[in-house]
Amino acid sequence: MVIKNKRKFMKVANDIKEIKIQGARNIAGWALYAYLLSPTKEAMKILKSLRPTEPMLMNVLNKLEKGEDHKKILNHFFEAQKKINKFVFDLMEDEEVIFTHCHSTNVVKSLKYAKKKGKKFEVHNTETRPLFQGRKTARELKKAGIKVTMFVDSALGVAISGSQGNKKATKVFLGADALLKKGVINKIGSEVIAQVAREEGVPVYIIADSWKFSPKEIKLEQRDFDEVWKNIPQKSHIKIKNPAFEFVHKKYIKGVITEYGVLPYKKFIKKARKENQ
Ligand code: RUB
Repeated sequence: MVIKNKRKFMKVANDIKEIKIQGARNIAGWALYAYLLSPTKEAMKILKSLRPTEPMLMNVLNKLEKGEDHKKILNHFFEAQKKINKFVFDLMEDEEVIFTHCHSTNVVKSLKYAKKKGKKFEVHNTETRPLFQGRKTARELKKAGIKVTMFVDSALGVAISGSQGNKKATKVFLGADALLKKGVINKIGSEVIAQVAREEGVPVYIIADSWKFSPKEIKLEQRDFDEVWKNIPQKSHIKIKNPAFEFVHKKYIKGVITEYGVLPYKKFIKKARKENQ
């Protein structure tokens, strides 16, 4: 097996696999870096196998395989985010309460931009068991001076509806791992969030780079039971299911915010198909 810079390469690959590097955009960016460390067929195979629910990872690796310049690929990451930031800023009003889930770089970066440009808002977020990516979101937003209130996952209804003396959410911003024909895939819990939001009349927006579009179906990643209950006694015979992602049907989605603009779901898919022909 030809892996160059093996120690460094394997460190990045393992960090992606173990979700120390997380989120579709970061995974794709770090996979690009790892491939540059070891531009071999074997390395490509390993990188493609790490997170099955990530079309952005696949799209970036496919582009590299076709010989596309890595600087051009990286430039897309930054240019797309810049556009997304502006679209999110224009969409937000003052005094909003934004609800978000897990950790999405596309979401966090656009909220930080809105804050920097003077928008007044606060954020409700969920801790996102079992790996607590919500803590990362809360820390990053707080560091940027954004008021954030974190809820346990099962309090998402309270966080959105404002039913226990807290403020009601005005918009839900979710990231995406995959943008598919009939809806998106995002962190487990996202569809329940979208359903509660619809019940409460709170619009749901997906904030994502268009490179997360996939014309093909995507496998939903199932993760180890160990993440849920470490060292569970073998004798307990308790079965644990740990689905990492779920599908959110487009009927729950008010708009998709990508570098193309703020579009209704159907329009986004039409454009993404055209761009990816
Ligand atoms: C992260 C997650 C994020 C999307 C989008 O899941 O579901 O919402 O990946 O993230 P995990 P980004 O922590 O299991 O990778 O906007 O950073 O691409």
